[in-house]
Amino acid sequence: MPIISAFEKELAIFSDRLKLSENIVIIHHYNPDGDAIGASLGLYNVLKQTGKTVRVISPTFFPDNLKWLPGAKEMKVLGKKTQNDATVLDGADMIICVDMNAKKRVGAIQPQFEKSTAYKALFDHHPFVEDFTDVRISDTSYSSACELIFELIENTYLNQYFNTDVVTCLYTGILTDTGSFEYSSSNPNVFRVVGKIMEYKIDKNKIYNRLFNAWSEDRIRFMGFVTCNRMVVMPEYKTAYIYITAEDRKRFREKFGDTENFVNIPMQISGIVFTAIFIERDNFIKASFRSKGTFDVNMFSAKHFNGGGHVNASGGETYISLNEACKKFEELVKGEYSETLMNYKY
Ligand SMILES: [Mn+2]
Repeated sequence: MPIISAFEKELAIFSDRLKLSENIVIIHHYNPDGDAIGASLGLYNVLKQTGKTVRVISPTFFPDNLKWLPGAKEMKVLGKKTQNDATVLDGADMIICVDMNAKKRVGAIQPQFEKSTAYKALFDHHPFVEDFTDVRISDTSYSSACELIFELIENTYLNQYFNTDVVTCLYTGILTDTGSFEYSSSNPNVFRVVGKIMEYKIDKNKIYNRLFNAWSEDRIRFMGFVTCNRMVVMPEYKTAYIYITAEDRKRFREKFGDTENFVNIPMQISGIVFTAIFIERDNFIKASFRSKGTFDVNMFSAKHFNGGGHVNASGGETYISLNEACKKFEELVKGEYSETLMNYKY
């Protein structure tokens, strides 16, 4: 049974409103991942068949391994110079937000977003979703925004527009947000949706290779360096973390997205249930957290590192030094969370 069936009323409201809209903007969170881009482009490839004007606006750059996706080249990607463009949302009578739970996630164009009188709709799967749109379909039982967008299309008049391009985009987001079905995919619905997607004869091995076996030599060497030299393991607390200095990033000619998934490296050690990464960026420390089981890294990040996300995967940031961030993390693990972690059964 589709999860979206619980949103019958919202779906009807959205669908009616969509039919009246002529100029649609699809937008996702800044620093978009495979799910944000996949959901936006999946929907884009559907809506462009309806004869409406439709644009995807990416608040910031997106990873290279997603550039081959159908429609990616037509996306308007805002850079440092264009992200303050006051006209970027002009003319839109509907703005569809995907894969984001708060309006601040649109980044630098938040003022234009708030000012726009366009009808706003949200399709999301994050916890703690804010009320900032006219209609909202959001449920954390979805693995990904892409799974949700599949059901949105499936359960409205849009279902006549399914094609290989559409499902290729949606499969990409499901694959990236579940870590290739490692997490966030316990709900049988995700496999129902993937089953439907496979009917379009997508080349799933090719998609996998384009997404995950597409790194530069620099990045692979960077990963090896970090694993050897920047990983701290605290076995008694079943915890491990990685830190990366600005100099490390320079040495390995880091490109956008290169450190993605580094936080998962220590998770491959037997017995480790909680991992973190701290990366020295230009004027802040970027943090990410991962866990196995019920240890809630969304709460952990919200409480200590100004972030959030999901139970098993979250991000955050802090304005203390890299050293201080590592120290703070170790102190939390050895202090406030020591009992929980030491006695953690997984
Ligand atoms: Mn997502």
